[in-house]
Amino acid sequence: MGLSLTYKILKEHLLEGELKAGNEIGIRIDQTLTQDATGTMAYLQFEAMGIDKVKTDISVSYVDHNTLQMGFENADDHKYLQTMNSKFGIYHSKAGNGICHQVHLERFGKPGKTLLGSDSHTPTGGGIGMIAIGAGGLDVAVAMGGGPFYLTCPKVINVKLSGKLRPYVSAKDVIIKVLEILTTKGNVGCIVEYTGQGIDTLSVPERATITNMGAELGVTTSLFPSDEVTKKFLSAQNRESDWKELLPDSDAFYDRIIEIDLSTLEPMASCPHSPDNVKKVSELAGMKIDQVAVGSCTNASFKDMMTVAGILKGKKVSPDISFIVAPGSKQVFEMIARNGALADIIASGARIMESTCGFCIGSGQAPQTGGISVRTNNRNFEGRSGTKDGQIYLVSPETAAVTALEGKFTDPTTYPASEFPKFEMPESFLVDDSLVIKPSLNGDIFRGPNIGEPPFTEPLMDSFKGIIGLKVADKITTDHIMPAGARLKFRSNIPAYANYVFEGVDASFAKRSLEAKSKSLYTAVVAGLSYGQGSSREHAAICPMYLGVRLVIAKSFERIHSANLINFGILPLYFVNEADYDSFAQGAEFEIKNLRSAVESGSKEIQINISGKNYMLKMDFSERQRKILLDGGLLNYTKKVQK
Ligand code: MIC
Ligand code: SF4
Repeated sequence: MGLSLTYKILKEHLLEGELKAGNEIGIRIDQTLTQDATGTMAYLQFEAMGIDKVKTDISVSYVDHNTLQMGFENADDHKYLQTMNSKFGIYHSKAGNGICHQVHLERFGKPGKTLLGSDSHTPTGGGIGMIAIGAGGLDVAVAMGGGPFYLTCPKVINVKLSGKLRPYVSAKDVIIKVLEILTTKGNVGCIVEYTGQGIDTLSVPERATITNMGAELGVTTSLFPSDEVTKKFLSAQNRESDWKELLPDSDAFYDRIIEIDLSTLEPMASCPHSPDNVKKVSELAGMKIDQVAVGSCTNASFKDMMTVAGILKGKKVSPDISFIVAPGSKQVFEMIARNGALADIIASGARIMESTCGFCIGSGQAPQTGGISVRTNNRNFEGRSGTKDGQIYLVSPETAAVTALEGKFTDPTTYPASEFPKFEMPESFLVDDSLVIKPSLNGDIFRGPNIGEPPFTEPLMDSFKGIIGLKVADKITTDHIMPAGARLKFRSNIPAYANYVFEGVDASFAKRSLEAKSKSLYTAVVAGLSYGQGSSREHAAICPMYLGVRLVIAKSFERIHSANLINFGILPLYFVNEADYDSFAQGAEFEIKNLRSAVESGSKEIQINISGKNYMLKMDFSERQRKILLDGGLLNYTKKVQK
């Protein structure tokens, strides 16, 4: 049987291991990206490795998350990034140039290359046929230093598209449909590959919306072939020479095939508080709403903005709502400013925001108490918007625009098809890279008082005692573990940021853990399914580590978070008997013996004593992960390996 595109690209980049689903493999990384919220830590860690220059084809550092600069902290971080990047050979995309994934697709991504990004939506690059993977900052730092990236050799799920989307139905509805089918759980270790005649009808920005929100499936990444559509996009970006054709073999092997006829799709919505809580927009029709926000790395392309502007042209949004629009990049912003579409959006009553993450990460535009907010981004986890009981619905730009006009949920397909704004991808985009600073390979690095040191942990202890500091249920997200929004400014200051671990779940967790640590008692967290869903933020591992968390015991873990835990010396452990979850009480004391020797010998189980009773826990580590854990984390391990 022939090869999928996934396996073709992996084969070309394979450095270690055998290409067999389920095996751990190491691949060469061609490109990296970071953003400012995860980037400072990643670059501090890169510095700690003692390498003088990045070893990738290209590494780009974007400032797009913490751009509000309330206080000196973020501005200091950005100056650190700019000066550090210049010295170590990294391109620096300044605040205002746009959201990392949008800009990377426009200006840097290349079909057939591997991209590792310290952001979970890095798979956006799969829209032009890259293997683009999100990871923790430390993994990205290692890749910048030329080290392999390790992943589970994936199973490949083929989503075969046929037909053509109807007017007012768009790429967002496709990915929400896929989320309805695959859900956010149980897809760890898979890659989704899109094929079929239906993909010919989808432009690169539409494909990128689909691969972007593939992150919510929990898969390693998603990708489309690189074809004539890709070629047209790259030529319009003045980058035709970056194009090459990449297709799966006609008899490619796939582990699972899902068929979707685009012409049958309807406008869809992800309802509070999970992207896979899916309904048709028609089922929500009539529900009054308070806010509409169009933007984010999922839906802020030139096509999205032109479609929204076309729907709004000559009309006013409902006076009862707040309407927010944030174009995804400077390129998009400037193009809609020059062609008049921005004027149509402003005239409709929109509040125009910077080309940054903004509302998506809870950095501004938090809805009112209990407010219903209809948004085009990709995540609607509880509290992420900045309002704990905010009700966030995720929809397409088309649904967002008509809903803003009506002030209530409205199925856009109820609008006349003849009025649907016609859009053709431009022959050329406005190319201006003046906000990207090329590295000079010298200069001094600026370090403000908010920049800390990357934290190190001690090597794994053999036996220790502690307390179950917290017990939580299924689907705990990284937004639960490590809130962003107003707390983002502490990203470079671990002792300060650690005070907010599990803030919205149990505000005294940090204090209790530190108190326990001062008595040499370590903390364990007990959880249900899919622990650590969502972002790549390694702070969700670093800060707990700082508080003395050494074990997380869960029914299952999400890929990036589980890797981050290991990278920072925390053991992700599974119940041998899932029913034991009920017996693990918050506040109970535990004791674990011979852990180091068990990890050293590769044993698959370890006994834990909880309040005098013994239970068995499962360990599932590769040989490399065992070494990392024994050394107390990837930074210690990497330094040792380099010597
Ligand atoms: C997010 O969407 O949650 C973020 C902010 O982009 C994160 C990264 C981070 O926490 O800094 C992500 O998706 O990885
Ligand atoms: Fe930014 Fe939101 Fe995209 Fe994360 S998901 S990169 S916060 S726009």
